[in-house]
Amino acid sequence: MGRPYEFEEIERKWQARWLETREFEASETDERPKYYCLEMLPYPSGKIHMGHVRNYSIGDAIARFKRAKGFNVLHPIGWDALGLPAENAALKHGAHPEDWTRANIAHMKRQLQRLGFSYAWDREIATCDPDYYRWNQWFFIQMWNKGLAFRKKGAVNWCPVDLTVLANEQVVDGRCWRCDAQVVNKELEQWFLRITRFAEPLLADMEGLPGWPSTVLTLQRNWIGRSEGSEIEFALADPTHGGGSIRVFTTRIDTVYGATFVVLAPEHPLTSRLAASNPALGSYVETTVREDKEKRRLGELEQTGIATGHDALNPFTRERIPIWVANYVLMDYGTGAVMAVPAHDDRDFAFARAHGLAMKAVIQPPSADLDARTMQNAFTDHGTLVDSGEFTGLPSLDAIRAMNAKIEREGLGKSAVTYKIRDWGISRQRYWGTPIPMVYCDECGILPVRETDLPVLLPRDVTITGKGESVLRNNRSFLETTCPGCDRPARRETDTMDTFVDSSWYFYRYTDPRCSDGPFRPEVARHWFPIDVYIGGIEHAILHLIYARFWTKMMRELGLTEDAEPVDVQLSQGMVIKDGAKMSKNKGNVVEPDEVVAQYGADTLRLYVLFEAPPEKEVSWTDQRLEGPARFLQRIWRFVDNEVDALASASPIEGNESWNELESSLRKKTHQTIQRVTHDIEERFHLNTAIAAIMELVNEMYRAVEPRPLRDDTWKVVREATEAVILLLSPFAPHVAEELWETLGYGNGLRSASWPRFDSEVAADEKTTFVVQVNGKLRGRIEVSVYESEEEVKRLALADENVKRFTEGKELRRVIVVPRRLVNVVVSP
Ligand code: ANZ
Ligand code: ZN
Repeated sequence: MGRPYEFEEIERKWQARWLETREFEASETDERPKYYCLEMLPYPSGKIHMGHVRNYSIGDAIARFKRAKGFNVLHPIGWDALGLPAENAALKHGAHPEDWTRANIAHMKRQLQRLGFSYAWDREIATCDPDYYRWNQWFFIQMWNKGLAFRKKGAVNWCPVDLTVLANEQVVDGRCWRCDAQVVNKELEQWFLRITRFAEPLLADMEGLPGWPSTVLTLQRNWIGRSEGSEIEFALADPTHGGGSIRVFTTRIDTVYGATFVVLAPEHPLTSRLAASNPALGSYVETTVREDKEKRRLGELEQTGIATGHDALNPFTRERIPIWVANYVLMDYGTGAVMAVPAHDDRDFAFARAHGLAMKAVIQPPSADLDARTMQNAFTDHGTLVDSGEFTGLPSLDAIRAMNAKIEREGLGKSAVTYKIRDWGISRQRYWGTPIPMVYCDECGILPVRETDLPVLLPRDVTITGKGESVLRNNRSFLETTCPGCDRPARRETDTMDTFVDSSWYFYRYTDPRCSDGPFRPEVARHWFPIDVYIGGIEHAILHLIYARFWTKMMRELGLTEDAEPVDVQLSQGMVIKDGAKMSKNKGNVVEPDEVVAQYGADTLRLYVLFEAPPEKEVSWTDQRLEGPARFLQRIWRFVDNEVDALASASPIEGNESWNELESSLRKKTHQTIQRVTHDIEERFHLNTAIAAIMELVNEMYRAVEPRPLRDDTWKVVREATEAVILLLSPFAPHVAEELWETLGYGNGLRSASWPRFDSEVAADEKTTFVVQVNGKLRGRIEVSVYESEEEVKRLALADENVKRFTEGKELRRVIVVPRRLVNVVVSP
């Protein structure tokens, strides 16, 4: 008695023990049901920040909970260790990128261990290990063989500060995502991965991802950007330049009778042919292609354009219409050419007005009579066709169908689908990345390194200058090789891969991290996949999470997996902010986890970040609020410490006791709390409300032990409550839970304790009454447990006899559940 809560000593004791007993390692031969709990792997930038602490505290709570529930849990961690900052650090501090990275990994690993996260450390990987990146190279070669990796010249985003190419995703508002410099265009030969081949399954398979947040799915859907439309041939009116035609992409073929000019992208092949004999056009093109691609894509640039002096034929009206070139048409979307319909498209409208081009209204809204001469804006909705030959009078949607049929019948085009997503440019003119395993031979051309010669090692001996030339190109012993085809001298590719490649499949590697004859053994991965829950920041909603899905689909083509999707449930955690802004060095609002751990302990810090908000919401850091969880742990500690003797000698509950009122009420609270906490973690990952429930139970325990003396039966009940508190707390504050469990006399640690069960009779399930409305009118009431899932509440509401009378024979449009209060059923009138 009177033992103070020495968190530092306690935490270090258990951390050492967990390492010693290899407590959290997992094997695929274990018979228990598997659970794969994954958190996004950190970039080893130097030290752990609060965002990491939060991400990993959430994951750790889930992993520990599932273990206690009897699952065989895989909970791995590794390091996203390649990438730019290591080179920037090399420039700044003169440290070799590898040494800098390894030192950071060592330091951050100690930090993670000091926080007590339950990782399978035997599976730790670092993507800068040749054992890891050789498989990036191997994948690249497989993709090359299948035509999924290819090279093409293209305008790329060039960061003039980092002197490197950026992926579209790494350009934010026309600026470099890392250094914020204005991005410019540059033409370079680049390596691409054909992610567009998977655009359709990437989109369609989202239907099978009910466990993903709708915000993430929407972001991905927009990023993929599927458009259904038509490709139509507009023949050149004069048979100059070899005749031919312009293929346009439109989503609005119903407006074709209003197409009064055609616009080509400046980069369009026909534009350059026409420019050959037209200097004004040539110089227009030259200036335009230098414009910021990203701004052009977003339509942020001032519209400019020039007439080519040539005409095309509108295939529906047979009229001659002029061909223009303008910056608002992009080469890498659709066909790089549009039929312009100024009366019904905003950009065409602005362009036509600026250049005095003809305008023809062919779609009428229900009520008004459009006149192209007086229109102030384009009318862009669907409507009824006018002045459209045989199609006049049809509604837009019918006309689209009929017109598509006509162009297909007459060989004028076809219905077509276009996507906004672009192939993934993975070339980086950088050192600290995976070398792209390709060789250039004067005789044989471009060919891959032999698989038996992998990995192509990143040479250690390099000089990093930070200047435009690739570091590897200046390293002759790397550059010069022999051709895998003819054994003559040849050159290596000196570009390295985008580091998003590394993180696209690491979660498969974890299942078989030391596999040396493949990226992993398919049968081992099959045991663990899919990932049951994947937790990480919302900022990875498109980049990383699309690449990870793409890679899985690609691996399925290679026969490495049968998974269509790698992740079952995705949890996007909110940010940790302070003083209204994301914690960052620039803002000077960073709170160092180490300092909090030193002052309060890891358990308090973990409890704090979990208690402040549910996982998806922001946590707004407030120093003073650390006191709450700190006091709470003190309180539990003191309780057990004070009562340890009585608790230790209390015998277990047999079931034939007759409880007095106080005992019954504490038992009820205990079982309700177990039910509540289990439900909150299991159903919704609502870790904050789970913790709040434990806090309430502790209050009840304090109340139950006064006044003294207590009869023996009361101590049984108090012991039951105390054990429940310790076990329920163990996913959140594992060190103190272990220590208290030991104090209660259990020798084998929490690993041999299982998650407490509740007796629903004792819990006397808390019920709530839902009012059920049909189209806003009260039609029934249902009584349900407060823990019932939303699905079940809906089901019960719809099954209610009186409700059924008002929904029968009607189309069910929506069912809205307001928790604990109301179910609103919306049916067709
Ligand atoms: C004629 C038309 C008439 C159009 C109309 C729209 C309204 P989404 O929905 O984003 O896919 N377009 C096609 N290719 C383009 C390119 N490479 N650069 C710029 N614009 C392009 O947009 C499809 C529409 O964007 C297409 O349909 C085309 O304009 C334009 F009343 O064709 B539309
Ligand atoms: Zn050769």
